[in-house]
Amino acid sequence: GNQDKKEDSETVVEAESKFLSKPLISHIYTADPSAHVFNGKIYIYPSHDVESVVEEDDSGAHFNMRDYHVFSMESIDSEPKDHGVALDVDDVPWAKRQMWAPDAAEKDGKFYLYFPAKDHDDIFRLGVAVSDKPEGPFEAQPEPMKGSFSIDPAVFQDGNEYYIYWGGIWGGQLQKWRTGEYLSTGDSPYDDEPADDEPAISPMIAKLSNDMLEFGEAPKEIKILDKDGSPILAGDHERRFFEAAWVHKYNDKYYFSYSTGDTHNIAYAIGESPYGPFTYQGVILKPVQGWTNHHSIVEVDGKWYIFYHDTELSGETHLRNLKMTEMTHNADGTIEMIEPILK
Ligand code: FUB
Repeated sequence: GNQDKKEDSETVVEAESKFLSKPLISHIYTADPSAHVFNGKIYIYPSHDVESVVEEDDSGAHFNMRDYHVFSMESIDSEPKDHGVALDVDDVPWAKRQMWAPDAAEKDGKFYLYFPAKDHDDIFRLGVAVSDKPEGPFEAQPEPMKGSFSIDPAVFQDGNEYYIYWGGIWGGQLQKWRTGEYLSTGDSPYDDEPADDEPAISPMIAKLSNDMLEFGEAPKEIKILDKDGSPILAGDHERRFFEAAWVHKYNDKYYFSYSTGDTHNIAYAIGESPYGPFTYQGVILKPVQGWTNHHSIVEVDGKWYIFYHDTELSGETHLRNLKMTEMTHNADGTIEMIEPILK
């Protein structure tokens, strides 16, 4: 009777106060948000999570997304507006499945959507799609970017130059490209990793071509170093790169941030050039609810924000919802650590 009701409402209040911020979007599941200011508005380019009949496995097959929606916000505290389907896997000739974390860039009034998907051989590639509007719809190039592989593209504009960062290990297949070719010695996503005492797999960078559609140079590896200058090792799961690269610039320094995957942090490292090397600093965002942690960092009206996701609405690791909170650079250039689950 009444006793039960009281307990129910207490549980609800407790659940609501456990998280630092509230879901931004609740009518569809969204994840991996890449936020930008274009034409004076905030645009968000997330993954669109869907219920899937594919069983959960370590390669992330249950993240079986098939399209993208773009969202806009008039200001940082306004409701995101859903602009509908911006790109569907059926309209990407080379892509078969798993439309994972995207990003977008603007150049000369055109908008470019960068996205990973598995091709018809089940190898992850990076694609580009083009629109005259930030919200799309986007028209995909018929082929993936030449020489592209793995997942999680992030494009960073530095003056007139645009750089694409990417890569993700395990299900993201980056460890299978260590020879420069796709080489899979087994079916497990853990195969082909370096030994624990070898340097960790590096995320990748390339300058984009002038037309924004291809790599403009041979891809290079990015070094993430310890404070003593030695590379972070593959066995150092608390600090090594896993996926979800993002770059922002603050006080003329380049901040490379990323997910540590199976230890679930968003970590960051600072460098003097877009190419790095980057020196490991610490954690920006502690683990969220759900396995994956994936963010973006954007400046809006002189303040910095981190967009991220958790699974507050569904409780399911592959059905995520976007969130956002303010982020602070300390006077010494470090970033104040955020605890997304309140104690
Ligand atoms: O959303 C699918 C994948 O999960 C992303 O590409 C990764 O970064 C992880 O969030």
